[in-house]
Amino acid sequence: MDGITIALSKGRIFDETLPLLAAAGIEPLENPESSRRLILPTNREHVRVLIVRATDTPTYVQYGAADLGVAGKDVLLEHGSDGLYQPIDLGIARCRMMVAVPAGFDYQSAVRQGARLKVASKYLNIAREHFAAKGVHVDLIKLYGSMELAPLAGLADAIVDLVSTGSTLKANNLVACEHIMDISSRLIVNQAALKLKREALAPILAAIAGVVQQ
Ligand code: PRT
Ligand code: MG
Repeated sequence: MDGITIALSKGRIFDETLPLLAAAGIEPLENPESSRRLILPTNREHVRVLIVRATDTPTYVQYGAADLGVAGKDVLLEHGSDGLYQPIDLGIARCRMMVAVPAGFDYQSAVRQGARLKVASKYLNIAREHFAAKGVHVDLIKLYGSMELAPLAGLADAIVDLVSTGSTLKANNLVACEHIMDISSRLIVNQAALKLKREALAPILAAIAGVVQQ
């Protein structure tokens, strides 16, 4: 039998994927929080887990270095989904893509007046499409993390970022002013592997689909 390689990022995606893999009879033998190994063996001799950065998961699966992976809709929209089959919305790692501004900044009135806004984000494709669809003029500034800092430091008027509990915004005196989309993570599968390794992959996909509440 061909081996199966699964790409996961550590943290919430790894943690929330564990019960889904368990339903398919797959249990990693090490915990990525305590192990420094990037390739984790599992209880199944022919199944292994690669620990990758969340934004790199689609790349590993697209090129076939991993057969399967789990990635946020945010990551997939930014990366594009060439060569990726996305059979299941797993409904895990849920959050919302939002526009946020400093408390006291009147976003709606700035938009009504046709102001040109400086918007900082890691999610330039999502932000560009959102503001274009609304006819809002923006200058987008690419950041790689800690977007919340940008308005506080005077780099931008607004940010586009993921919000889950809202406590990060609150701690930095920012407020969410527009909902862009709900985000959850999807199973992604290499399209060639789906054909070539169908016998090994089909039962795993079926078991995961069986425990996911759509
Ligand atoms: O953290 P790292 O730089 O390694 O990479 P990453 O942020 O891309 O990965 P990770 O593991 O943090 O996130 C993986 C996926 O989880 C993302 O692609 C999202 O689809 C999903 N997810 C769900 C989130 C959140 N919730 C979330 N709250 N990703 C990030 N956040 C961040 C957000 O960017 C903000 O900085 O958490 C902060 C806000 O959280 P609250 O709870 O304070 O609102
Ligand atoms: Mg993170």
